[in-house]
Amino acid sequence: VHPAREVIGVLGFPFSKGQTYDGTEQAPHYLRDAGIIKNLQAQGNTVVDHGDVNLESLPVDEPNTDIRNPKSVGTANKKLSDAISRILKTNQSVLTLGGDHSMAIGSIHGHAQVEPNLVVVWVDAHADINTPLTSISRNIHGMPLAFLAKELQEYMPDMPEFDWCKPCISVRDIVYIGLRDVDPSEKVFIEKFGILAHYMEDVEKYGVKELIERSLSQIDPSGTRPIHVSFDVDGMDPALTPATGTPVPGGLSLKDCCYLAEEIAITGRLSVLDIAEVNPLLSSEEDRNLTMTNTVNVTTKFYGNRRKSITPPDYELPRP
Ligand code: HAR
Ligand code: MN
Ligand code: MN
Ligand code: MN
Repeated sequence: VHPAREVIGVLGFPFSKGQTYDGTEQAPHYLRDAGIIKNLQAQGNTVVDHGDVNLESLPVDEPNTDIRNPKSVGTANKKLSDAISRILKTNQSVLTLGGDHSMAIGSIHGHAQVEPNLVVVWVDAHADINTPLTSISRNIHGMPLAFLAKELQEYMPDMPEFDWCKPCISVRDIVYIGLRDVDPSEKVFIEKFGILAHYMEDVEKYGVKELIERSLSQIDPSGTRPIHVSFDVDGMDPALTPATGTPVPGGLSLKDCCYLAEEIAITGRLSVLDIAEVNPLLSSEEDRNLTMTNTVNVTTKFYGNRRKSITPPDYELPRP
């Protein structure tokens, strides 16, 4: 069995070049300011803040017809991958504060170098499995899974900026939750490879309890594999997380997300959690604060903060 990762290593990835809006590079700062670390500590976790991945020297990108900012995204994600592997090797788990969702390339790659047997729970409105040849937007945040999954490689053009990124997961190791804006090309990949995909319709139909149970037993019947959760905050309903670049109405409720996170926590096998696509610059101050509050709340549920509350071990009830 897997050694428990009891200490949480927090790592910021201040990056936005995987899509077109400025702002996701400031999310790690805003999430720390909103008390993400203090909240995790207050519920009894030991937390080490590793600061942000140092992305100072960004290379200038050549125009590329298939894809936006390949050098920046490739270079930054290589650094992220190395940092994630380094922290995991000290037996900490990693909470990665993105950054746009291109961060999943480095995060999952770095995770897989240490835990090749990992499974991926992808919480998102979007499937993020376009290739540079199928993407309409050319934004790499809509492509991370195509870089990572072995079965997609025959559809991937040569990409020198990503030579370091050897595909490290199988399409069979992925489960989606919350999908509601999937491109035709992505739908073809999902069907062709039989990727486990739970759309919002399924959440309505079966409820999050049934879906998370089913998801975990489908990708890992043995219940022993390390879990990577890649949590795009646009998986949540935009009424809860409005400060994000590509909001899609009709998303996961706070209750859905809390339940999902609590169930993942109970497995004891969460080894990396990505928080992606928070963009503090795209909304009013009020909506930004709401987004931070809800994101921090759900994040703490992944690390044992249960709505049921916890029985304190040595609480003495006062007598008069
Ligand atoms: N599928 C679209 C694309 O490839 C939209 C991706 C959108 N954004 C994200 N990813 N936030 O989850 O560009
Ligand atoms: Mn995403
Ligand atoms: Mn292992
Ligand atoms: Mn998304």
